[in-house]
Amino acid sequence: MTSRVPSPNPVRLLLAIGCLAATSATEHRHLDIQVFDQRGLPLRDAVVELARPAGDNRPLVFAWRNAMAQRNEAFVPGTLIVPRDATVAFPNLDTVRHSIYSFSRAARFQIDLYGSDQTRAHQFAVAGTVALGCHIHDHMKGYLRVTDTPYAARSDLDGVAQIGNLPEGTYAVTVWHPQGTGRDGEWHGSVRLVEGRPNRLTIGTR
Ligand SMILES: [Cu+2]
Repeated sequence: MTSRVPSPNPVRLLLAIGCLAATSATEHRHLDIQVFDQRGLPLRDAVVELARPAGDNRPLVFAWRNAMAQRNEAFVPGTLIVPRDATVAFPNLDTVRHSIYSFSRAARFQIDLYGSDQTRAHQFAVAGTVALGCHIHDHMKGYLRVTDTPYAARSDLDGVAQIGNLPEGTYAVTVWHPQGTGRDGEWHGSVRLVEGRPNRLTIGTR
């Protein structure tokens, strides 16, 4: 049982391309960032975070539930973005029992075995990556990305992460993936958002 399972398929980030679009002249700008791996293929389940600008007071909430289910002996969704200090629910939707553990720096905790249609919860006070496992099923891997910024999104099947309601400005960008080869699975860069212009950001290529 280890806290970090060596990956057979390390992912090196080739580049991320961002495109800013405005649906009105004054607000609701959104940024689509497409993430590719070293083979040039779209990278799904990457988490893109734009650091909150100084003075920005947008509430730290997301459109999805703070819930990581266990279903068919898998964590669902496998990667979940949650606000810092969120209490995350872990419903067991299987007929078998599961436990949960993490040895990650951002959260070391353990939840004992619990059964079908039961749920447990845990609060996450430290931003960072939390790798989840189950004592019974070694193949079960799940990831929480605990974040301080409301400008965060997970990439879809096309490698696209959509971040909405963005003020114009320059942002520090972090892209994280469970198999990322950067330090802590992260790559870092910055992007300057100028309305009406596609923005290309090239992030570390380790
Ligand atoms: Cu299990």
